[in-house]
Amino acid sequence: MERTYLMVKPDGVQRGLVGQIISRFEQRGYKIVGLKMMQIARETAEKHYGEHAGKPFFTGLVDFITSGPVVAMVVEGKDVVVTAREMMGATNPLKAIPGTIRGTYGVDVGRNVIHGSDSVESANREIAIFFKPEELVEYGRAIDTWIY
Ligand code: ABT
Ligand code: MG
Repeated sequence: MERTYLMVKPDGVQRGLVGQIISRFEQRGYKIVGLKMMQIARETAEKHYGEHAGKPFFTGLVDFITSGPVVAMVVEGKDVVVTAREMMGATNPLKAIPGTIRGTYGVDVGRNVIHGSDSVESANREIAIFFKPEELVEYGRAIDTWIY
């Protein structure tokens, strides 16, 4: 089964949106296999956002993601990488369709509430940055036979 890395950003935590955001993925049928709150070290943030190093918004982006606690999770399910991105909505909340997470909660590109891996390769890379293998749990759910 495919896995993705999702993270409620500091703005989402401060605004009390953690539960509602996690609920969306649970209700869709996805399985949480890793979950923790943490304060990201600057070095880790720079690694996570490595693809944006040197861009004008990079320093502000790292400042923001390290500015407060985040809630990190690994979520598992069929085609979860693409589907989670659809559920999140566009990067720029002004382009995010109403009903998506960003289209429901955000109005600014630099405060867009949630992160989700943009490909299976990114997911594997990001999961390895934020979770140790022993922090991920394998378990079955009776409900899975009603989802798949
Ligand atoms: P992330 O989940 O944060 O990676 O967002 P997403 O993949 O949807 O968008 P990308 B392109 O990866 O942007 C990363 C963060 O950089 C911010 N950003 C991006 C700007 O502030 N200005 C810009 O011009 C662009 C392209 C938005 C993203 N996150 N935040 N917060
Ligand atoms: Mg991205």
